[in-house]
Amino acid sequence: MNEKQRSILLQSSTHFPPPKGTKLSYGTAGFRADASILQSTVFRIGILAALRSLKTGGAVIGLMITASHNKVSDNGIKVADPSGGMLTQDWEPFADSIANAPDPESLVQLITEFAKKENIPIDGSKAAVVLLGRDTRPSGESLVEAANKGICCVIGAVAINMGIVTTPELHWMVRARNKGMKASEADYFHQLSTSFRCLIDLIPEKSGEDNDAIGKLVVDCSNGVGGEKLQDLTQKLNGFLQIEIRNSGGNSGGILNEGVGADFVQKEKLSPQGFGPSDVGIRCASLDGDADRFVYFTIILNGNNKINLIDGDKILSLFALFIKQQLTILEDSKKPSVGIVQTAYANGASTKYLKDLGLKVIFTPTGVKYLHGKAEEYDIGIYFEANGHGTILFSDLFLNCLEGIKNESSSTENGLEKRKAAKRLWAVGNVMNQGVGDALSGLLLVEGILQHMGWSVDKWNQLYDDLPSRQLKVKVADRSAVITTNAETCVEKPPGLQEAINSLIGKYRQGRCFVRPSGTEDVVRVYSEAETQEEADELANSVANIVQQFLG
Ligand code: 16G
Ligand code: MG
Repeated sequence: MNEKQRSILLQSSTHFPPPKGTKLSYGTAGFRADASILQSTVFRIGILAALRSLKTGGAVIGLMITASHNKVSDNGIKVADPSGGMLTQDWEPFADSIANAPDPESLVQLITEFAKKENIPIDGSKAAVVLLGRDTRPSGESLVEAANKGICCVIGAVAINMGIVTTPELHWMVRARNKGMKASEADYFHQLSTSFRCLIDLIPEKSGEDNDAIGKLVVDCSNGVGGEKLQDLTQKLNGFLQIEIRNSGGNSGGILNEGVGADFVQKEKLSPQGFGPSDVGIRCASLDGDADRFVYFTIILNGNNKINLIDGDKILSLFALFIKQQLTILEDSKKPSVGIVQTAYANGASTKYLKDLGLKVIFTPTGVKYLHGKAEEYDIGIYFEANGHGTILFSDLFLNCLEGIKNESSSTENGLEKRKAAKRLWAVGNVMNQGVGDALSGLLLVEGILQHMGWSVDKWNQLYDDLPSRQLKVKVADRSAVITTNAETCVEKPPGLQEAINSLIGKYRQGRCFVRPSGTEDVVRVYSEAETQEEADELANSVANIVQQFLG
């Protein structure tokens, strides 16, 4: 690093002292904390993003200011890599160390050492580009400013502020720019709406008798950024989908993520604010605060705000079924590899359903980065967490193969059907965000498939019955004492705990239970399943007691 660069970094960082007494960690989804202590973190991660761009030969990197489903006074920051995926895990320790550097000198020292080790040209000879985005949190504007200052500290780096965007929109823009494609918000909406339209245009004339799916969809937008964006997208759909937006944030009065949103709906299994008995029978969906995940639900008649939850597992099952059907039509001799990726939280009934379809199901630890990485290993990788975060990834090889079939000229009925199936799959690859889970694209695919099948939301929900399950949190002295293996299904340490859990599981029909340390809260989580709700509750409680006994 030359003297000029060094002195810019030293000087600028004096304006962003780190918070005292707080240790920050990049965590499963970037840094998150009370917004008031994040100025120095986003400034420093701005520097990191510029370095990442330099390291990747000037590729565009994304920086998103959001705390997703957390309360409105929190905020956070996540980095998008050139592919539109999450920051490579190799860089997380560097993110942690610079975020916690106590003073400008040690910060510059860490940057110098890292740049040397990684061979990053920070001498001003190379250009770097970082796209900045934020959700609707009031603290976002000044945090974007701090991130911008961090980026501009690196000589040759420029920041481009995309303003208020959803997390997946920013990831999409990063990916599109790096592929040399048009990458504005209008281009994003255009891609989503035209591929949805393509799915609708390709619906076979006779497809089922149940046409409830044509009715309107009501979407709870968590009073977040998804509200405004879904409004814009709906306009581009030209009436091909009837969407009513609620909890749209802005002037609508509600508070971000308070009693609303996908996280609330999925965890509490209750309807969000603004929904009530008059919505019985209507297809409803809920986005989270930064619109990177979603679930569906219907309101139960006289159910005291209780809902039928249609979670990420069922969304995954619908997608997998549709793709499987289209692949069957293709009858391709060069069969693409298909991998379905779930975590241990996936309801056992969904896994059984997917396996019965003849699909390969793989498990990874919790956290999108693990699922995404595994899904990339297949020609078609479909991944979802039960909480509604997931997407469908297509390999370039598979896309080329579809391109070939789309352009075949056979006019036999079989040839025509194959071409349609290839076009449908092509549309799936375009509507689904290839960088990260995206609630808006996911909604469009669900809606497109329901219309294709001619299915009501209830028919979809009946694909399988969820096994009763229970989740509990246990406060322990040190959650890091729990070490798991086999995609978190088995406890390695402390010794003896897994054996104790196994003997409890053995007492229940269809019993399944695992424990893991949370990555986002200071607790150990317990998940159980059994044939009845009472048994699932009992199993979870008894395992929670055992965890207490082992860990105090
Ligand atoms: C984060 C993860 C989510 C995971 C959750 C688990 C991302 C974008 N988000 O929110 O995938 O389900 O953490 O939280 O990776 P836990 O470790 O506290 O159970
Ligand atoms: Mg989110």
